Amino acid sequence: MNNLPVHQAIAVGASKHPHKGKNVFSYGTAGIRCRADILDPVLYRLGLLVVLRSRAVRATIGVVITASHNPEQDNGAKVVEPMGEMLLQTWEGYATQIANTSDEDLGQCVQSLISELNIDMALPANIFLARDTRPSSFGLAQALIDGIQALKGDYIDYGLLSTPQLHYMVRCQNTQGGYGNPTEHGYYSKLASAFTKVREQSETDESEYTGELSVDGANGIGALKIQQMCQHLNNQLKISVYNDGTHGQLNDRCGADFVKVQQKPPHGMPTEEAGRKCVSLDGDADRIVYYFVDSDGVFHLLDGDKIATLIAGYIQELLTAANLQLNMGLVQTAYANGSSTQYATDVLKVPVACACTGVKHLHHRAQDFDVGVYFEANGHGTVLFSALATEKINSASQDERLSSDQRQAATTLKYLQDLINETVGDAISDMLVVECILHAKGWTMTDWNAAYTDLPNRQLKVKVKDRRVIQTTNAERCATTPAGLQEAIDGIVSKYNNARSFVRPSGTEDIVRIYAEADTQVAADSLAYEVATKVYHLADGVGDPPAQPSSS
Ligand code: 16G
Ligand code: MG
Repeated sequence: MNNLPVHQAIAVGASKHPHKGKNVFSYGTAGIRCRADILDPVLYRLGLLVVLRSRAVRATIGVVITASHNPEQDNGAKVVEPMGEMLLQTWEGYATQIANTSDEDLGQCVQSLISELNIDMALPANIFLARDTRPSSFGLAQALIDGIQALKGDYIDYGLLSTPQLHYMVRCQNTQGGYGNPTEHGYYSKLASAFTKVREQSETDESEYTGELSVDGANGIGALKIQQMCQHLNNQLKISVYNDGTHGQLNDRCGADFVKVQQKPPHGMPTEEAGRKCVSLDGDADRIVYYFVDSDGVFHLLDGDKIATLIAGYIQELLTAANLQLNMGLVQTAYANGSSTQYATDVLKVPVACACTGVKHLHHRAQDFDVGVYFEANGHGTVLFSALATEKINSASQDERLSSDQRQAATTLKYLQDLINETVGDAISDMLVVECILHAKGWTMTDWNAAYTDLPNRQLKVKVKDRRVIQTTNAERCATTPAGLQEAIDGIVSKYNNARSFVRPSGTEDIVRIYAEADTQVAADSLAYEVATKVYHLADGVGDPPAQPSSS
């Protein structure tokens, strides 16, 4: 621990992590993310910031070093709040500010934050950090630690962890163990025990269900951690891990994002066995998608929407069976397939809310419900239980006045809640939840997939001079600027059947995204193309105009 005055300690660290000042960094929806080779000074600065955050909230703060599904040469960092949530929005601004501060101004920047936020620097500060498997992550963790130490913070370096595991650790720590033990072993044993208990509750004829799965680990952290999880499951699942990082590059033609965007199986994993259950995780294991190939060789993707409706439907059944009056809802984004929204509303009778893209928005919206299920179509999601829901479920599971069926449904819910990582979407936890539900229902992939049929859809990107000219409202479903764009989209959509389209500026790339769905693939492709062309003309498109996508 250093004994230098704050200014001096910051300067000594800054000289080891010089800011070249050439790049502009921004702490956005998913933290800071860019090329790894320019991130060293940013991680040093984030180290300083999280110590301030920890003192400001008087709790342990987390940092995970990862760039999720981005290519291996990228990296980034996400800060985790005390209950395992994403960094508070006002602090995203401070993170952006400090990340862009020169070596000379750094001491002053920290000093201003301390006085502006009235932070007591005599308080202890505690940081949990972890990293993914990228070659650059280790060095970036050292830069972060230098920042933490410059401001005399304490830290625990968990080494390699998935993003959701680090979120879990932070919550465990700040609940004094109430959420579990803040150790890797604690995580696996909590989940394994809950998994076993949920499965014991369901009396089902297992003939159709199989616990055999192929897992695409995206050559990343998820591959390592799912194997460790399996060791705690006593062979209840038979998991074969592919793209386990022994050869092949992180996220290279594999992983959840590749499978979702390309709508095809990843490289490096056999999928020809008809009906074989397959899953892909992303590079930091906070997303998951399922898929299989049928006996005609047709690929079927069961994405975040299919997972969300499966989970929401099951929880709804348990709430009804336990006679628990709780207000449950499903939170999606505009990217949710229209069929999933219709299925949730009309068949499951679960109210659906639409939030802006980005986990923090869905998470926030889900907190409005007693039981809030949220998922992005890309496979990121979880379930949140309010304090009231937790209390009601627990007491119903022990209430002797209830029938044994009612009590059992409540008990299943209680264990299901233990199996769910409520801090953030967690590929490993989500997979175990899905397996429990399929087991309870005795379902194959085909049974699950039959719930509803996705509407054909297409996503396109358009490059424009300044993507900020596109502004949206109504959870991104309606463009308010540039003038005339929304009217034009409405006019185009009205020519198609069962169609929907929206455009929004990407939060992670310098482009505008177009989404379209319609009754046939040809129609969805053509609709996306027409809307993209409109965006190109009305929002100052650059480069070649959009090309008509070729339908598969
Ligand atoms: C980030 C978000 C993800 C969102 C995606 C949208 C988090 C942790 N991640 O990866 O939820 O779907 O951005 O990207 O919030 P886009 O703005 O480029 O479409
Ligand atoms: Mg991720």
